[in-house]
Amino acid sequence: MKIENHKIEQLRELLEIKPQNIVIVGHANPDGDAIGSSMAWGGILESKGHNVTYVVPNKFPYFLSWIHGADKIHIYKDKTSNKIDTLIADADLIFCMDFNSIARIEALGEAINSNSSAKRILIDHHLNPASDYTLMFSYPESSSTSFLVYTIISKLYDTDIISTEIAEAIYVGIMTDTGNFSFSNLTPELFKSVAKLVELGINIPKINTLVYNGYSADRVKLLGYALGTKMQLIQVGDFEAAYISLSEEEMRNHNFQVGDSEGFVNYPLSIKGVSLSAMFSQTRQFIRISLRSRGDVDVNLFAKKYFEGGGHKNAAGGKSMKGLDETIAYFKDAIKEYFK
Ligand SMILES: [Mn+2]
Repeated sequence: MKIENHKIEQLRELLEIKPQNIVIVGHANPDGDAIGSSMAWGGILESKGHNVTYVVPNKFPYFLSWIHGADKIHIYKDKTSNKIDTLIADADLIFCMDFNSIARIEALGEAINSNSSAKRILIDHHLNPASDYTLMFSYPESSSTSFLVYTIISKLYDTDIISTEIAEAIYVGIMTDTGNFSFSNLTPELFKSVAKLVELGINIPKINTLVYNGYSADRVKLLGYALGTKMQLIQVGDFEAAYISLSEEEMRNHNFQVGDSEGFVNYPLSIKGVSLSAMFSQTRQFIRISLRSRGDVDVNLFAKKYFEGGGHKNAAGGKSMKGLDETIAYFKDAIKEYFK
């Protein structure tokens, strides 16, 4: 990943005046990379004397709440967030972390568009970013936004200014977005950054346990139910796909908490021959769709074509305003049409 020097210098200029009011925004349904990159970048800006506010559109998973500073994150809720609207209106700079378009964050995006004249800076690794930013760090070849943040810090300052807490936040983003170093874009630079994070004092087994071994028993039972009862396989010629669906009622029956179904979509890909996996989760407003794939199977394009979504080639998401059964029927037809 080559970050152009003129962008780093432009960022340096934007941050020159201190203190500035800075708002850091993560994406909807925040994951380890959204929270990790936000807390790491915000932690650096705070250490440089800026006033930093952290906002995400909705709740983040409980297994990320231990990350240093996560207790300061505001959850933006429709129309009830006057205090956050004021912070947004007062912002000099807004950093958008780990998502490619303000339109993706709905009510929070509308608040930013209508209340704020702040300069916007994108730090992200998703494909097809929007263009309404003063400065864009958009690098789809980066395995995570957190690794991108690490690289920006190393060019803008020096990695020695990274505290152990900030190093932990960066590692959470790297670890979760690479599937514990098993997905694509695993470059030598990435492993060098991890070596540096270890030097800075992170404890990898501890972080692994906090993120992956901190679930409730209900969550593990829900996983068993999703795989044992709800997983379905589809075959179209040589092409094999699998999907899981969970209704609101099924989630309620398992005392569902935000984040509980995180990672479920990856399991069907462990079946030999399956190269696409989908997960359908019912919410009050729509059906949320997560897609994962292997190799050349491009779920970014598939999500864009059929589910108003996108993301990365092997990991994408989308949504459907149809009912759950109707959405699944539509998905099956889409698979037949697209992969025949
Ligand atoms: Mn990410």
